[in-house]
Amino acid sequence: MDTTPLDLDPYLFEILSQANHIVALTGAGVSAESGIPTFRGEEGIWKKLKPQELASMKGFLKNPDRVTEWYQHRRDIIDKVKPNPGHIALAEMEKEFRNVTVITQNVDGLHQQAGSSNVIELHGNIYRNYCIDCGKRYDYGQMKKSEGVPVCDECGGYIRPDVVWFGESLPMAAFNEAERSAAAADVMFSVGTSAEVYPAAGLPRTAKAHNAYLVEINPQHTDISLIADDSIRKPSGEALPKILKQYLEWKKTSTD
Ligand code: BJW
Repeated sequence: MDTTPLDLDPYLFEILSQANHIVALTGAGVSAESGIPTFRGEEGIWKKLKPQELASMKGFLKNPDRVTEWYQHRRDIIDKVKPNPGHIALAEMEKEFRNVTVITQNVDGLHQQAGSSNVIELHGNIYRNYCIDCGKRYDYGQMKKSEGVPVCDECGGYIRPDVVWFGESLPMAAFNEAERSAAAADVMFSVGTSAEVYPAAGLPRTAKAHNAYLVEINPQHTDISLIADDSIRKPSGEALPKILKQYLEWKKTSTD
């Protein structure tokens, strides 16, 4: 790995040292280095597969077996991977800063596995499932045993993953909490998200409107780049540990 320090504005360290609330909005890019494909871009899932067929209620009702198989395939990938240094650095920030909130669009649970204790899941979690007719909840073990779309043992309805598909509302309590956190952030890191999907993509703007210092971490330009105070064009598995390390070094020299 490249060990060259990042060229960071010392003002970021000053704000971090006084911050009450640090928020990270994360997307698929933060899990890319763990081996989970992103959605958009050259290597993204949506290059080969159609979101309206796999990530919408209409697509599920049209071909429930195919959607079930696709989610099972993704669970199989996630089962085999581990949090990467980016997830771990965000979890370690909790030791250094008062309030750290991770708002994630990811459904993979890797932030929690890395040790982050305050994670808001905006788009659900791939390991939870529920019946589309009666709402009965099912755990992962029960889902694994099924071939094709599983049906509810109470009412016979199809069981689907507890994730947010296009055209569906985000879980209201989670989104309200995310908006409150974004508004309270002194520093927001926007990490590994194309910021194309709303309403999550609006959260960095909420943070900026409330005077947060906004740092984007993404190898590619996004709409967030236009409003960010700093854009770090590095993979998050490299950038986040370096930010934490460089901050701790700065803190040590500034208190010596
Ligand atoms: C790295 C890296 C590394 C790579 N390190 N970085 C017009 C305006 C506003 C809204 C809309 C609109 N038209 C339609 C809408 C609504 C729609 C929407 O936003 N559509 C846009 C596409 C235009 N939104 C919705 O429908 C949402 N609901 C909603 O709005 O409710 C109200 C409503 C009700 C009724 C009708 C209409 C609206 C719901 C959105 C649900 C999104 N669901 C998915 C699937 C979740 C389940 C699953 O995982 O299967 O969520 S789609 C997919 O996109 C997934 C992600 O969470 C989401 C965001 O993607 P993300 O995380 O940003 O990933 P990528 O792949 O896009 O980007 C990865 C980035 O990482 C890239 O930039 C890379 O460069 C970078 N990267 N390696 C750092 N190592």
